[in-house]
This record gives sequence, C-alpha cells and structure tokens, in this order.
Amino acid sequence: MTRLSRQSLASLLPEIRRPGYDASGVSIGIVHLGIGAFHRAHQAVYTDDVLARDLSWGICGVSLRSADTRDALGPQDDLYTLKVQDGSGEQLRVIASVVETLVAPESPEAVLARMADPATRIVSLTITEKGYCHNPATGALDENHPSVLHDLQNPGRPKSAPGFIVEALAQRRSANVPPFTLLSCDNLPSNGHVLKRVIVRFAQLRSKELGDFVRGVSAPSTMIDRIVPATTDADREAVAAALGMTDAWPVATEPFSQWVIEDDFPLGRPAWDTAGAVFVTDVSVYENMKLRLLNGSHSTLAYLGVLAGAETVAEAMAIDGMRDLIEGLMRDEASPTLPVLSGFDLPAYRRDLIARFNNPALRHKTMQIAMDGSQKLPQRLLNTIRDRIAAGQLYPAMALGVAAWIGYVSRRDRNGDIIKVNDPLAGRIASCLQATTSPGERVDAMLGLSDVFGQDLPHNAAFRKSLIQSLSAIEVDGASHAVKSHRVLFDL
Ligand code: CS2
Repeated sequence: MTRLSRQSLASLLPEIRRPGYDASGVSIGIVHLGIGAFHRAHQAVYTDDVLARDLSWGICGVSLRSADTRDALGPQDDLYTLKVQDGSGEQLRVIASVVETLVAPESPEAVLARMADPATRIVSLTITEKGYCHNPATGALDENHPSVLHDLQNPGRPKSAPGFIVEALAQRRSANVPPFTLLSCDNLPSNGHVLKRVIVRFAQLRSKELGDFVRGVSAPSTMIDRIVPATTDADREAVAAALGMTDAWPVATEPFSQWVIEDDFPLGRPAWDTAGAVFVTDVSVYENMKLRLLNGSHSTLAYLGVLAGAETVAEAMAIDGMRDLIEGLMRDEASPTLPVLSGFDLPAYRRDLIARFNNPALRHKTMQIAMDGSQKLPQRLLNTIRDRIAAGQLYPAMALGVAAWIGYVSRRDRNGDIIKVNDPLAGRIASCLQATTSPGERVDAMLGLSDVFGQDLPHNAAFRKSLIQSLSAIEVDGASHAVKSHRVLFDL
C-alpha cells in the first residue's frame, strides 16, 4: 500500500479533507516541545486551519525523549491523519502544519538552533506535568532534579525543557534576537506562570544577567481541552482502510476541542482565533474550571476504574453509581469552588463532560490517565479539597478519588512487592508503602509525600480520616462497591 506523503496527497480519496495550502511553501515559526498525540490533535490542527493565511507559522515538532514520532512521521513528510470520532461516526483529515520533527537527545544542537532562529517566534509545550521539573505542591523549580542538575552543568546539551528554553534564550540574548513567546499547553493551573517561574529560577542559577533577561519573556497562560487517547493498531488499520494508504501514526480524538489563550504575543501569532481559539486577558477561571471538573473527574474515574477492572473511561462510567458520583464531584464539590463566569452555562458544560466521558468510540484507557498521579492530583483534586475545607464543606467524591489513587499505587505483585507505577515518584511511593499493613498506615505513608500533599493537608485530621474511610471501603468491599455506596461512606 502507498504511504501518506506530500507526493501521495494528490491521490487521496476525494472525501478525505486535506490542507488548504501548499505544504511545501510552509516555513517554521513555532517550535513545539513534546510532539505527542495531544499536540497533533489540538494546536497543530488550529494551526493547520489558519496556515493558508500566513505560511510562516509552520511547526517544528521536538521529541524530548524518544525518536518514535520522527521515525513514524519523517518518511511521510510529517503529514498525518486526524480521526475525529464519536458514537455517530468518524471523519478523517490530513494535517500538514508540522513541517519538521527533531529528536532532542539525538541532536540537541539542532533543537537549540531552531529555537534560537529569529524566524521562531513562539515556543510552545506539551511536555506533561512532570516535564516542568517543579515541585507539584509548591510550583517552584526542583533544584535537585537530576535533569536540572545535568543541564546546569551542560548548558549546550540540555535534556529538560527548562534547560532547552533557557539555553535558547541565552543564545538569542547573545545574538541580540528578542525572546520568543512561550506557550505552555499543559494541564497546570496558570501554566504560563508556572513555566515562567521555573525558567526564571533556572536562568538565575546560571547567571543574574540571564535571569533578568528571562524575566522579560512573555508566557501567556492557556486552557487546552481535547480528549486524545493513545493511538492503537486498530486506529492505524481503520485509517489505512479509509485513506487507501498507510499512515504510521494517525491520531484519534473526539469532536470537542477548546482553546482559551491569554493574548500576549510580542512577536505575533497565528490567527488561531479564526479557527475557534478564544483570546482573553485572564485564563485562570477557565483553567481551574477545566482542571477541577474534567481532569478531577478523569483521575477519579481512572483510579476507581482500574481498581474495578474497567479498561476505558466509558466502561468506568458504566459502573453502577459512577455517574452519580462524578456528577456529584463536579456539581456539589468542584463547581462551588469556582468563581462565576458571567454568561457561561456551567450546568451545560458539566452535561457535555458526562457525554464526552461516555463517548463509546474513543476507548480512552483508564491506565493512560492513571499515570503520573503525583503530578496531577494537586491541581485536579487537592486544591479543590483545600477550598472545600476552608469553606467548612465536605468532599466525599474527591476523597474517594484520592483514596483510589492510594489504592492504585498500593497494588502488589505475586511476591507481595508493591507494583511500580508509571510516575516520577514511583520509587518513593513504593518504598513508603512496602511495609504498610492497613489502610490507615497506607494513608499515613502517602501523606508523608509533601511534594503532593503539601504541608497543610497531612495535618488535617478530617481529611486524613476521610481518606482512611474511603480506602478501607475500597480494600474491604472493592472499588465497585465503594462507588455504589459512596454516599454513606463519609461520616465526619
Ligand atoms: C487526562 C487528560 O491523561 C489525562 O490525565 O485527564 O489528558 C485529558 O484527556 C485532557 O486534559 C482533556 O483535555
């Protein structure tokens, strides 16, 4: 079978949507760190929508770790297929906004050269929470992070995103090139501020002058939203059958897509607004709404789902009592902690979320969402719980979600050893849990992780009790039963 490429584009079946511009005329204006499926289903699509207006905003996609994406997309001129699907069917579209893919560990100099190039006006990121090398509870740079230590010693061959950004800015400064705009597209509250804080500190550790320069960089915050499960072989086969040609790495996603961005781009930006992005002066309300409702529910669904044997989010939603639990988490626990957004229909937003979680076509794996819990829980559940505590209110569904995380990371293999999960704190989590013999001991061991729970929550007796009660219910009767009976679990 033919492979998707610029040359084969002409022979695509007519019903497949294709770029409305000549891909060979596109030049690079954006370097994107973390060219995974999420970026390719979100920012790259908004960019593809508007490239015809200005061909100078093409994307150079950088992988900070593996060569997989470059190896898959390189031979097909970086073209790939977007498959948008729900219960009513699917639509395919070929995206051409990515025009170069680089692998940072193979060629850090090439990545730095691209970032330092005056034509690069935006450096955007989807590097996941852990890529920020920060303390998730405080948001400050983790100055003992192995990659940070490495990058301070080897500025010309960095490994971490902060290391690349600061070195590229240092090169721009020496060459008298103004700094690019930094655009964090990760699921962190005030993601621009978090990024800025991390890189300013990193730069200060290199020199005071560089710190001052980096302080002047613009880093607007964004709220990004689209559910993008990892691509499966079944997706590849379905795409090949529909295209009549192979695509080594298509991306499957849902119809819903949202992007809210603070409009602070000193060197300009693509006309993403004409593709549906919304520009605002302060994105934090949108971010917290999305993190607390969507992602807080997602993590709760993921941990309870894995423990109850549900492979996908839609299967987890089908567990008896789960819909009620998730609706309660969003409506009764998270929503009252959010400021009112005038003109915004919050109940409709919650209803849409339930429908999105129920999308039967996506097969979004609970195990995918379950990873990196130590980096996700603070902004998804724990900050909401803090607000509830401060207001003297209860948080039964969220306590069950946090307890399910503890249940998930406490699972043991046949030899009785804690199974290491996919999480940067996995080693610490496994060693603190190994000798525990009861839900109470497990909760106390986990509360000792101040990077996750901060200094306040571990000392809150009611919070601790709620976790022990919830985890006991999960361990004694099973996660499905705990979901079904969650309303009576929490007695303070
Ligand atoms: C998910 C998110 O994997 C996860 O942790 O909760 O990636 C989620 O699908 C996106 O934030 C949706 O916009």
